[in-house]
Amino acid sequence: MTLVVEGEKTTVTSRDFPTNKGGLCQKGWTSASLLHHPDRLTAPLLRDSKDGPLRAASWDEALDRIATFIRKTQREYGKGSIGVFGGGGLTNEKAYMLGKFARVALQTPQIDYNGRFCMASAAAASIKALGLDRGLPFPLADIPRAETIMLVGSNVAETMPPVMQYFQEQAKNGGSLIVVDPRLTPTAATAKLHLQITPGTDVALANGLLNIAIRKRYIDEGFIASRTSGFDQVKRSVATYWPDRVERITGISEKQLVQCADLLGTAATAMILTARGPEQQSKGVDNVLGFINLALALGKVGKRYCGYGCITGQGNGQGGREHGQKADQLPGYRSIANPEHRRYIASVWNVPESSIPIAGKSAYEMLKQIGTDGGVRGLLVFGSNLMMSAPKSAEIEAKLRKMDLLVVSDFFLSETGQLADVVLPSTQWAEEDGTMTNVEGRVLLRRAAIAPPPNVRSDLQIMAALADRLNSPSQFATTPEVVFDELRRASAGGVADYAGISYQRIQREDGVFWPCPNEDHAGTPRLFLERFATEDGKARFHKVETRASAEEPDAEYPLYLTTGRVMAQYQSGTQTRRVEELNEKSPAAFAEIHPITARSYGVGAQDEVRVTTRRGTITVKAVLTNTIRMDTIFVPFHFAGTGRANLLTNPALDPTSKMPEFKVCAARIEKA
Ligand SMILES: Nc1nc2c(c(=O)[nH]1)N[C@H]1C(S)=C(S)[C@@H](COP(=O)(O)OP(=O)(O)OC[C@H]3O[C@@H](n4cnc5c(=O)[nH]c(N)nc54)[C@H](O)[C@@H]3O)O[C@H]1N2
Ligand SMILES: Nc1nc2c(c(=O)[nH]1)N[C@H]1C(S)=C(S)[C@@H](COP(=O)(O)OP(=O)(O)OC[C@H]3O[C@@H](n4cnc5c(=O)[nH]c(N)nc54)[C@H](O)[C@@H]3O)O[C@H]1N2
Ligand SMILES: [Mo]
Repeated sequence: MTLVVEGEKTTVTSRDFPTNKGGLCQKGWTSASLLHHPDRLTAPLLRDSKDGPLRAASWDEALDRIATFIRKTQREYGKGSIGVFGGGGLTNEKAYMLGKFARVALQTPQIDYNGRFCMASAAAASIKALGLDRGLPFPLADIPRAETIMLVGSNVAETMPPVMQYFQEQAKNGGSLIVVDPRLTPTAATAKLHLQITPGTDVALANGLLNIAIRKRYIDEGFIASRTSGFDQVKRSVATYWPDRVERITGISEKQLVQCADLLGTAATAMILTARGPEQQSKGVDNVLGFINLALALGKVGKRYCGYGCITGQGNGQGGREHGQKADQLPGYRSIANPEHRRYIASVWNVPESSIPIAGKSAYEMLKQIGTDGGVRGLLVFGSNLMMSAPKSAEIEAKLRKMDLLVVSDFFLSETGQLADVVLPSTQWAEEDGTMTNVEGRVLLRRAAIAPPPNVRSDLQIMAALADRLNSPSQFATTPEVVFDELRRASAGGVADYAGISYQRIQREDGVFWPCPNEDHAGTPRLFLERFATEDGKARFHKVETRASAEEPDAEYPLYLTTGRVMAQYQSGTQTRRVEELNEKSPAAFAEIHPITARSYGVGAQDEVRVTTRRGTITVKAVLTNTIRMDTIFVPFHFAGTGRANLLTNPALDPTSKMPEFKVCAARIEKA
């Protein structure tokens, strides 16, 4: 998109970029109104005592306060007493710098980010099975060429409207779309087949489809033999997933299961794509592995117009997970546990290898440990409103309120900012250069279009100023392009190799796909065509078995609760809840309830209902709709106050990805 600046007025127009073809969703069109919004933070804010108010302060006072606290606390409690929490909305430059800031300036292992709540399950599964994690292994423009596409727990029509056109084109080409979702979403409404799955039963579905595919001889023996390993034990284990058993577990009829297997199995080309539905579960990794197994067995991976992919989330959901803001990761998708990787990054950072900390805790685990022995006492937050977006959030809120020092960098006073001891006003997207990597693994450049308000600083400047006060041994550049060049060097030779990508090239070529190891390399729009990124070049099957969600409905809490998004609000709502046009569309939290279910609880349309789980209660408006399963209710997570969905959610974590179970828990409802 392009910004048009006329005096004080800034508007967003669309430009014909290959990814969104000039399309923008309403949040994009209205985003310019936030640049000059009266709520914009324009001075650092400080709290003199825990119960005192926030007051304006100078940058020196705010930064000195933070640096003094960090030095004192680390002296007394060790380096790991300071934590950093990042975000997938940060540019690549900021995400990279945040990882370096934690490891070099703070020397703390405790850094993680909100992507842990987002795509961590798909990332972990992709690495296990395919050897690397890039949202889509092919360009979006390939989607219309796939005969069959299975979209699992993804509501693209509302969460990525500009991408919807590719699915529409696929339909026009005669292709079939299958959508797996407990709700008949606007996305599911466009599908040839909608599988209205019982929440939390995705593994059983994937295994059941593979069972049918094997019996109907849809599997590609040649591909399995030459390009994969481990099929035999998966084949044995899915033998028990008979359609009638799978129907009982998933609620999807045997007829539809066969229809789905037929659509996938008879297509010359097929894609299976997942999003947060199957991923945000305590078995999110197994869910994704189950669908990758299916795609591999059908021979629909590593070929043109085929593949498994994860539809990424946030603005920089892809790039944000590649360059070191994850607890166990160094730039270029390197591992913080690998001695060779550590040595290489130490040489780029010009520090001894031994000074780079080991892996820290994952996002929720770090937050949960606040206030306990060994937990962080000070937390620096860049690009997340975690008080709203973390699971079981009353507990997180209480911990944040009690911590010794909470620092939040943001352009608005978010709900997390309201709890902070120091708030730092930062620049917004249109006010700074930076790169983002999109769902296709394409690195894009966004140029600053307007000047920031006078007293506001960029996150890069904030990190550099703090690093300076902490006598950091390494340099912290503040010019995005200079940081990008450092990132290129740090990523060189890694899985997500940006070495050959420059600002000039991105501009000239409308983005460059990683890996791109040198300037003569064209970039890699399609992965895995010859080999997978594993050591032996083969994709790996993983045996996965169905198991109950961490919490299943029972007599006391008889309904499934699932959470997610609506079209007109974005994430924790810091930005979109400040836009009038969007609030008119989606003003408040609600619960989608099936009319028959509502009647059995004496709940009428538009009634206020109390939704209660073992963690808390919220009060929201009932929206009666027969698009949702009768055993399930849905609440969006964008709203604060009495409608805060995360007061309800279960923090049970996936053992591998440490993803919380946002998509499944047990709830009851009553008329308020
Ligand atoms: N309007 C809007 N767009 C957004 C965002 C936003 O906040 N607002 N956020 C962005 C971000 S960060 C992300 S991560 C993406 C998320 O994009 P999506 O993943 O598309 O969004 P969600 O609404 O979280 O979940 C998708 C669907 O999963 C379904 N689901 C629930 N439980 C299950 C289950 O057990 N199994 C299956 N198969 N499906 C289930 C839900 O009914 C829901 O329709 O959207 C991005 N785009
Ligand atoms: N119940 C439930 N909870 C969920 C989910 C769900 O489906 N259900 N989804 C999860 C997912 S997928 C995600 S991604 C998370 C998202 O949840 P959060 O991590 O809370 O993400 P945002 O709401 O985007 O918050 C970003 C904050 O950073 C600010 N910000 C944006 N860009 C920048 C920047 O460049 N610098 C600085 N300093 N600040 C910036 C914004 O103003 C905003 O206040 O929520 C998760 N929580
Ligand atoms: Mo996300």
